[in-house]
Amino acid sequence: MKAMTENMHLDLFIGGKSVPAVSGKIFEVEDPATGKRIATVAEGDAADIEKAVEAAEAAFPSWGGMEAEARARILNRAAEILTRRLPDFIDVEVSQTGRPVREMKAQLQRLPEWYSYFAAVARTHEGSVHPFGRNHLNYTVRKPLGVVGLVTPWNHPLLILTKKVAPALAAGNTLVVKPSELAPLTPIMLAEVLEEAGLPAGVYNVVPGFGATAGAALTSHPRIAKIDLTGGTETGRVVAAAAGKNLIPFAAELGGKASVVIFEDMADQAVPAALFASFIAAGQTCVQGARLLVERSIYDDVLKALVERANAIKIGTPSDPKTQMGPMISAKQRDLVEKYVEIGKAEGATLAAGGRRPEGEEYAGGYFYTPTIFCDVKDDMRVAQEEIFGPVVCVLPFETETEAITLANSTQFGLAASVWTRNGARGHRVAGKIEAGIVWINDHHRVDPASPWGGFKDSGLGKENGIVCYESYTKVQSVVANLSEDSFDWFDDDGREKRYS
Ligand code: TXE
Repeated sequence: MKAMTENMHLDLFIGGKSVPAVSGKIFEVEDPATGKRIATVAEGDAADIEKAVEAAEAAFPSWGGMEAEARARILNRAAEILTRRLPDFIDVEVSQTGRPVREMKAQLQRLPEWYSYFAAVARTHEGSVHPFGRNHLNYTVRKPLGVVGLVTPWNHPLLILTKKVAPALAAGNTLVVKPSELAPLTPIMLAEVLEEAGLPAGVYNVVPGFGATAGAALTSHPRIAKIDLTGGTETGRVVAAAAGKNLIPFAAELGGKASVVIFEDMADQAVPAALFASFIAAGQTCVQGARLLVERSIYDDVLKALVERANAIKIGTPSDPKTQMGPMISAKQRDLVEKYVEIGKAEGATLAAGGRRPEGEEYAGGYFYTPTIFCDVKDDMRVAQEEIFGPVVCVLPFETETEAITLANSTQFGLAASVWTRNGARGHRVAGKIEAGIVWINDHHRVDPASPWGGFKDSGLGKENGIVCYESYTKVQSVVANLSEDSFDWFDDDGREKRYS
C-alpha cells in the first residue's frame, strides 16, 4: 500500500485494475486541517461509469452464482486483511477528513466486524416455506440484484462505505462505488484489501469523481439494479427520482437533526452525554445531537457546565492523539456553519459558547471552528430546525414528558434521537413515541453491524446493518410446485369442479 505523501496519486479501480480516467482528468484532495494538497485522484465521469458497469456486469454471473459459503470465506479473509492494514487506513482517513486520530482509530477498528458479520449472515440466512395448501409446496429463495451503485459521503468515508459493501457483496451483488470527491482515498484503497482477500476482478469497482458528473451517471444508469446513497437530503431527492425513472430500489441515509432528551434524574450524565452527541466529528455526523432538550429544573446548571466543557475541548492537529476536535471538511462547510451562526444570532438566539474560528498559528490554512452553543432558542428558528452539519447545538428547555416528545418530533428529520433517564419505563415509553429510525436510551451514536440503522421522514429510506439490510440487497423468488398427480384441464368441460386460485 502506498504511503501517505503529498505525491500520492490514485486512479480509478475498474475490472480489477487501476486505470486513469478516460478523459485523463485528475482532481486534488486536500487536508482540511491545513488546506494543503495531500493527493491527486483520477476524475471519472460518464464514460468511466460505463466501463465500471460493464466490468461489474461481466463479473456478476460468477459472483452472484457462487455458493454463499465461498463468498463468506472471502469476506472473512477481507476482515483479517483489513485488521492488519488498519494503521494505513487510519492515517489516510485522518488526513483526508481532518477527523482526530482518536476518533478514527476507534471507528476503523470496528470495521472488520462488518465483513465477518455479513459473511455469517450469508452463510446462515434461510429461505422460507409458505402455507399455500396441501397440494402445493411454496418456497421462496433470495437472489442477488445484480450491479449495485453505491454513492458515499466524506464524513465517515470508510465506515459508511463498509456498511454498504459488506452486505451487498455477501448477498452476491457486484458493485460500482462513487465515493465523495472530498474523501475518495480510502474507498479506492479498499480495493487492494478485497483483491488480496480473493474477490474476483470486476466485483468491486470505484469511480471517484463529482456528484453532478460521475454520481449522476451512476445513479441514472439504466443497467443498475439498486442505488444506495448516503448524502444530503436534497441529493437524496434527486437520486430517488433517477431510481424511480429506472424502477429500481433505492436506499438512502440522508440528513438529520437529532434530539437528545435529558430528564432531571440524569443530571449527572447530562454534560458528557451532550458533549459526545454534539461535538464528535466536529458535529459532522448525520446523528449529531443538534438539539439538546433539557428538563427545565436542571436546564441552567446543565447549560453552564456544558459551556465550560465545550470551551475546554482541545481543537488542533488531527494526527495529534491529544486533539479532541479537528476542522470542518472544507472551506464551503465552514462557511455554511458561519452562515448559520449569523442566522441564529439574527433570529434572536443567544450565543453561549463559540461562534468563531479559533485563533492561533496552528489553525491558519485549516477550516477550524469552535464548539458553538445557542440558548434562548425558539423551536421554529432555522438554527433549531435545519441541518447545519457542524459543531453547533441548540439547547432548549422542556417542562413535561409530553412537551419533550413534541419537541423531539418537531423537525422534518427522523434519523435518530436519544433519551436519558434512570426511569426505565419512561425511557421505553418516550423512545416509542419518538418518530426516529434509531433511538438510544442512555447512550448516543452507538452502532453495530447487527443493529438496523436508517431514518424516518426526510432522513431517508431503507436500513443499513442487520439482516434487514442483507435482505434489501436481494430479490425474493417465490416457487410454487404442484405436488398432486391429478390431471388438470381448465377447458375440458368434464363436469368436475375446477380450482382457479
Ligand atoms: O453532500 P452530497 P455534501 C448533508 C450535510 C451537508 C450536506 C451537503 O447537511 O452539509 O449534506 O454535503 C454525491 N447525483 N450530508 O455536499 O452532495 C456526492 O458526490 C449523484 C449528510 O458533501 O449529498 C457525494 O459522493 N450523486 C450526510 C455524495 O453524493 C451525487 C453526509 C454525498 O454528497 C449528486 C454528507 C447527484 N446529483 C452530507 N450530487 C449523512 N447522512 O451523513 C452529489 N452526489
